[in-house]
Amino acid sequence: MNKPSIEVNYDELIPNNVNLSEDRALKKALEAWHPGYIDWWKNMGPEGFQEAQVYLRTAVGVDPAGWATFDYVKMPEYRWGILLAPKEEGRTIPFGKHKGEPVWQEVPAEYRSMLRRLIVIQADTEPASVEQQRHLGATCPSLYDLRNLFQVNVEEGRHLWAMVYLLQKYFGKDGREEAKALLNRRSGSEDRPRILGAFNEDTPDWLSFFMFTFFTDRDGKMQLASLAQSGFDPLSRSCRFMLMEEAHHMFVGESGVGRIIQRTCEAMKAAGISDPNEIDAIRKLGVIDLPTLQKKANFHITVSRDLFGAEVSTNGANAFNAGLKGRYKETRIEDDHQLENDTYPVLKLEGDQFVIRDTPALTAINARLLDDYIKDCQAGLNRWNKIIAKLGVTFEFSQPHPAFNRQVGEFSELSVSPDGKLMSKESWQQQQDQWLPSESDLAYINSLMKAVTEPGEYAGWIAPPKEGINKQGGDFEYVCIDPE
Ligand code: BYC
Ligand code: FE
Ligand code: FE
Repeated sequence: MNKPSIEVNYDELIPNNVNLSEDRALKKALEAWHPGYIDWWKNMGPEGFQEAQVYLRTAVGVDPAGWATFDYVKMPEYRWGILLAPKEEGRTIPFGKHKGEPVWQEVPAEYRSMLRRLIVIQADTEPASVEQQRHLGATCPSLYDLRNLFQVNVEEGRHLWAMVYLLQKYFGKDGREEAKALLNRRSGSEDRPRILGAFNEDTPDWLSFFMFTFFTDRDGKMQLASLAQSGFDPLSRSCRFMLMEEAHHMFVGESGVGRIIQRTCEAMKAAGISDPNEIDAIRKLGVIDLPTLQKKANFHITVSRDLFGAEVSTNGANAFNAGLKGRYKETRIEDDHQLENDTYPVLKLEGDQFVIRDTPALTAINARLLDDYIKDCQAGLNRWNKIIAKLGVTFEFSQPHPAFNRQVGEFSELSVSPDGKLMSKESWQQQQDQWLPSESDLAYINSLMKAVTEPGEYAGWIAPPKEGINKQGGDFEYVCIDPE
């Protein structure tokens, strides 16, 4: 039997497991925000598919054993809800100078603005990603992929709800203003852009979408995991539930790129091409050559690394000290969780050499999370490399040097090649087409982006999935585009 607190009330306009009906002021604020959200979704959500019936999962509980149901839904009618992971009785603040004190159920006055800023930044990324991906439906490689795109999109919408709930419940008038502003900023806009760099980039094609969900949603995972440690318990509980949804987003990215790799290697084999660098011959097969995949990965890896902020950061130190944002897997780390006297090795440039320098651990919180992220990415790259090896092609994806192509932090002023050579800006610019997608690479990828919308059919540049969603087959009609 589920405890009532983990069941979701779907009788109300806004499904929730936070007893919304008992908090009249909050309910009013959220219901006032709702129409603006729906307008935003209709204008900035998936273009051209607002009437389509999409086979989506909806969270119906927060119990891992049965938290989701699947059914056809028109996206504007999706039941975006407010779901928090169950309260852990007796939870104490796991780190920082308040370590061991009971977690906060209300916002500590002294940390109010720092906490609001963290929540607003997290919130801002969610609608931004939906805006970035809104044109992709027109070129979907299959109905299966189209459905996965929309699943990711509605869940990012739900993540916005999760953060707006916190803003409106705990931050009064400021919170309501921030909630409004979240619907007014626009990805890529000149005068009211989204807050973080990566969320103002284009997502021009499906390869970008898969790379984004692999690399940028993975930043989401790392950041949410750090916020899930928070001493502000409502934030911790929100993020813990969001992480369950995040797993699917990264699956979409990893399996999407994996299927592209598979298709490319199979096509090379069938054509008797063993050298992955025979780019023209491989492109004639209508598939994406592995070196171009590496360049796309380089782009998404580097803009995602920038999302960690400066490696050495007093913001990071302050948020940790205050008990607001911890480290990845904080409770499993064996140290004093206060770090007043600890150091952490950080990569720096000294003269013309990269060296590792012990740095006060508190100021190196961002550096540590970035290192954890790089490790987590590598595990995924290794799985991609296994697909390549299994199909008998000699090629390995790798991650560029931490200083390559950075706009934020320790290395933002430098010109460094993917293998870590420091060079002049001119020389870097001359060679960048070898490392990052060139105009002609993008034009080639773009030439492949043609919609495939017959159930069970897949574009020629991507292999079908091994299995469908919710035990449905690869030929299931995941999206009914023109329902009568
Ligand atoms: N672009 O000390 P610094 C996700 C600003 S993704 C532009 O270096 P700090 C998702 C910074 O705001 C997860 N500006 O860094 C994924 C600050 O400005 P102010 C999102 C940047 O503060 C896919 C100044 O530079 N969640 O969920 O320690 C799809 C100096 O800051 C950038 C979070 O990020 C940048 N890249 O760390 C959908 C968690 N980087 O205030 C969703 C919440 C830094 O001086 N955010 N700046 O004007 C945080 O924890 C931190 O704010 C950051 C930055 C890690 C982002
Ligand atoms: Fe999200
Ligand atoms: Fe996500």
